[in-house]
Amino acid sequence: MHYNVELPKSWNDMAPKLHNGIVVDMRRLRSNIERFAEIGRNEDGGIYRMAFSAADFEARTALIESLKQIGLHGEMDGAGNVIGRPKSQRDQAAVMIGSHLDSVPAAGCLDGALGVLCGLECLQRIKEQKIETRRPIELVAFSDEEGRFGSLFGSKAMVGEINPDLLQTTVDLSGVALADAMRERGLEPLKALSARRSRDSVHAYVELHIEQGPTLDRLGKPIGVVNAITGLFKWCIRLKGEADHAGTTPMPMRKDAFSGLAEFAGEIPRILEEHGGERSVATIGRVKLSPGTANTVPALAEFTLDVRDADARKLATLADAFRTALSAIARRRGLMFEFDILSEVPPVSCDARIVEDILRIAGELHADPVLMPSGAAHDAQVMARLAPIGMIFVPSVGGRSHSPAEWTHWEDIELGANVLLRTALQLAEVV
Ligand code: HGY
Ligand code: MN
Ligand code: MN
Repeated sequence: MHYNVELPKSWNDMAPKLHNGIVVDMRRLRSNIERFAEIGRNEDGGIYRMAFSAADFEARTALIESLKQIGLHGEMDGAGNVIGRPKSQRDQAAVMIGSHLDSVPAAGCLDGALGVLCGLECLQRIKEQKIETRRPIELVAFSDEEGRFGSLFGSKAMVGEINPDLLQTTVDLSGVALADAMRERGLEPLKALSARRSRDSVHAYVELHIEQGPTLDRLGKPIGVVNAITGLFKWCIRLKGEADHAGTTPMPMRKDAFSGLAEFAGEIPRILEEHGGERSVATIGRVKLSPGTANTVPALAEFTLDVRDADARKLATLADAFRTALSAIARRRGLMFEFDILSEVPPVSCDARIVEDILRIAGELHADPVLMPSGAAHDAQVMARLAPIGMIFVPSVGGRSHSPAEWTHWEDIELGANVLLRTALQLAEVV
């Protein structure tokens, strides 16, 4: 096979002739990333593609259009996952590549979208270069990865971890029901159950993602190979006190829900110190006080707690410690407390053979790859219940993410995409 692909001087020129030297078309990949970066972007420069929003579905529809334009099969399953695959799909177990297109509010343009668009470029490149593989390579853009309705909804649907009760009762933090949000986008909630894939339909899952932390940027390395993905639990906690007049109620008589929250927040460093490990993290990301006026003692403090660690035992110990702290504070301050579990995702290890493949391929592309854990959660850790997984990281400039400041340099994106392309071909076995 001869390739007359003239590419700009970059990593590609250094690439040895592995898989006949196939590399991504960086001009096309860059234009797709820039195109999708405008979907859901607001004046503050942030991306607002929250799950099942109009902007989120604009992006998913654009992906389906792109798949069809390049002659691939593109569709949305019952959970809203977008799936792309060759039309001549044989019933062989597929190598899946992808990530997600939904975002947190005021997000950057690469979290999730990078993995999806590099995956699209891989499929297009393989098709236009007429490369045949023993296994089909599928692209997936998972639904609600960011957890507007819990977390990792689309991948959980694919591995069979959702049920009718979850579909009918889940609400987001503003009280919007998942079922209503799905129907607004033309999806019938219970149809999400049909997104389930059998174990023998997926050979492996590989996700390219921005690191979202400072490690690669600080080391000056362009590629991370993930060996383990952190676990997490996410609660919505309600501390209930009594509304009272801010001027006439003596301090000792108050049942001030915010004071309970403030004391709990102050306990986080001690609890992590005593019950966690050096990578344990805990975040209170959203707080709502009611009735929420300046001259009323807060009766209700509703807030989220997101706790992560790569060790399942540590996570369980931290959950007990946070519950104990809440109970003690509530008792001392005459408050009630309750909490809803929004999400629980166990830590997972990536498949050793896939890790080895990615390390070798990245090494052959002179990337001097770094083996590292992921502090962020990813669909890959849910897909691990269905198939062996691997993850490829590219650096986040300044370690920034979940912010309009999120960025990765183009040459790192190009290298990451080439590592993904060659890893997918390796796993799918070129014939
Ligand atoms: O929360 C996370 O780790 C991911 O960004 N959804
Ligand atoms: Mn992500
Ligand atoms: Mn994210």
